[in-house]
Amino acid sequence: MFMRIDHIGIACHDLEAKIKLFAETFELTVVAREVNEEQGVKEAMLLVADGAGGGSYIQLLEPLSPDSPVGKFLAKRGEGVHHVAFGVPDVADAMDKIGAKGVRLLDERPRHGTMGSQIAFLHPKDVGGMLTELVQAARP
Ligand code: V0V
Ligand code: CO
Repeated sequence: MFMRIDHIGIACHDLEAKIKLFAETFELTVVAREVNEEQGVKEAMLLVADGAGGGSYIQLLEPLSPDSPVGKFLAKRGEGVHHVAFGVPDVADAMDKIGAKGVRLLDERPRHGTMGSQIAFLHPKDVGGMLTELVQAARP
């Protein structure tokens, strides 16, 4: 079902400062930036590896408000890994299959994700404490 790790999402207070830190420390390049109102984030994607089925990235996330998912996470846990996203060929199909196994889906239907992707989240409590995102990358 999973084709690759698409990205690791990292929650931070100051997006520009963290972009600088990650870009300089790990020699990574920012390939996309986006404000996603629905998800309550301002985010940047830093490319780690390119592949035929899609890339792997670090996703840096700054909350748009304290009551957004990332805002609440920061208040409760501080900066750090917020979620892990797996690449899937078809996000709706993956949601059906995973939901049928009793895992709670946090989305009823796929949402708009970064770089034209389709995404959906799984409840962290049902998958070992890791907030998990499914990503269907945009077609080239
Ligand atoms: C909360 N919990 C987590 C967690 N957030 N566990 C692991 N990782 C996280 N990130 C735990 C929390 O400690 C609680 O456990 C329990 O889950 C319920 O959390 P809560 O604080 O009561 O509930 P909320 O209101 O903070 O909601 C948590 C969820 C929410 C996960 C339901 O954040 C959500 O719907 N997230 C999905 C959307 C999202 O995160 N969007 C931002 C990324 P205890 O204390 O009861 O044991 S946007 C993105 O990635 C994009 C756009 C993209 O990739 O393209
Ligand atoms: Co993400």
